[in-house]
Amino acid sequence: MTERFADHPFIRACRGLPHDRVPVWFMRQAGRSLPEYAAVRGEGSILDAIQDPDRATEITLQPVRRYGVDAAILFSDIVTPVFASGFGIDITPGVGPTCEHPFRSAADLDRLRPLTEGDLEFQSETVRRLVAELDIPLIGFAGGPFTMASYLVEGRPSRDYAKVKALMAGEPELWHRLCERIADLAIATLTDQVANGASAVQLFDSWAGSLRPEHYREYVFPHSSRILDAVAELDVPRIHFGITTGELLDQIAEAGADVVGVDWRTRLSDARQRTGGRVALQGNLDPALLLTPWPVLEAEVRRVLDDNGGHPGHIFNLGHGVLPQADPDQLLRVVELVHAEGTARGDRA
Ligand code: 1CP
Repeated sequence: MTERFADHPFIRACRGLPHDRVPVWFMRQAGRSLPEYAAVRGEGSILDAIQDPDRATEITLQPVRRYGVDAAILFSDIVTPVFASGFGIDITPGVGPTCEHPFRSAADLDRLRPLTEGDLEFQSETVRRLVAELDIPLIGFAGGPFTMASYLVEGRPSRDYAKVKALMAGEPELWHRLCERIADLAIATLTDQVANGASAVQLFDSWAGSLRPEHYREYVFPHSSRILDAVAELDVPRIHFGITTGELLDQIAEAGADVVGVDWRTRLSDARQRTGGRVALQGNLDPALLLTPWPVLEAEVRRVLDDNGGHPGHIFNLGHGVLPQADPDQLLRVVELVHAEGTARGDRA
């Protein structure tokens, strides 16, 4: 790994090391909540903007300029590698990822081919440009097994995950073959991002919290562990995130994360216990509260900081992504408050 940001508060917090102030960034900090995003995004699928290094670079930088956050996150999507492999997936405006021919049988494995040289060149180029421009760490990311499988099998965003769970529990052999392909794509993507200069990675298994712990252990954990183990040798912090994962936090940590993302349903102090204090935590303000008057939001930000209790292994974030209707000025105030008041016990003297 490039040691360029080894002393940056974000990287130190990821490693649980003391530092001067609590770092903060926001999931979905780029995108629909920013008026400057609408100005450059263009019409059509967001995948067009993602494949254009000019636009993807600019969109990644927009929230960095506006908020003074401590990390940038690459403007891409979790479905980008599957799209690049030619599976046949799009992102339908107002809906999300959609597949005309969802994954149904072993024959569909052929459409999930490994990435070859050049498939992700647009993304590698965006990462290189960002790393040249940024003076804060860049986070790369990929989708986790259950979340990726949910889009491939359901063919669109789902509420109940009925089809994907039926395939998982009903056809376990096919399920594991599917997840092996997904894991290969994730490893290739994350490795490429780090090779081009990303300083940390996040595995988004956003919807894994819909599984009970025994199912997570049997069907998801082996694949997430393989991804995170493969990335370990790149020597960058690994963040592992999903929502409604209160009952899975021990396994999410055990899978090989340096940082576990926590949503607002679980207190940071409880999350710390459930993960045995072995990992740093990222979170966990309820994104809906960005829509409340500042005094209410301010108290909630302080509550998150108090709940962390000055532990150095805390990256302030939301419990999930910024909502499109959030006011950017509120996010700016959150960053300023966290920077002014967030203390990390054991400050270097
Ligand atoms: O056209 C648009 O502007 C559509 C909105 C949008 C955006 C801004 C989508 C469609 N993807 C993105 C970019 C994106 N996606 C980023 C970079 C922006 C940033 O964080 O600053 C990232 C990290 C993602 C990752 C992503 N995509 C996740 C994991 C994070 C999470 O929110 O849990 C997931 C689940 C997706 C799928 C997806 N892509 C887009 C939508 C609307 C969705 C969710 C659909 C659903 O409800 O299932």
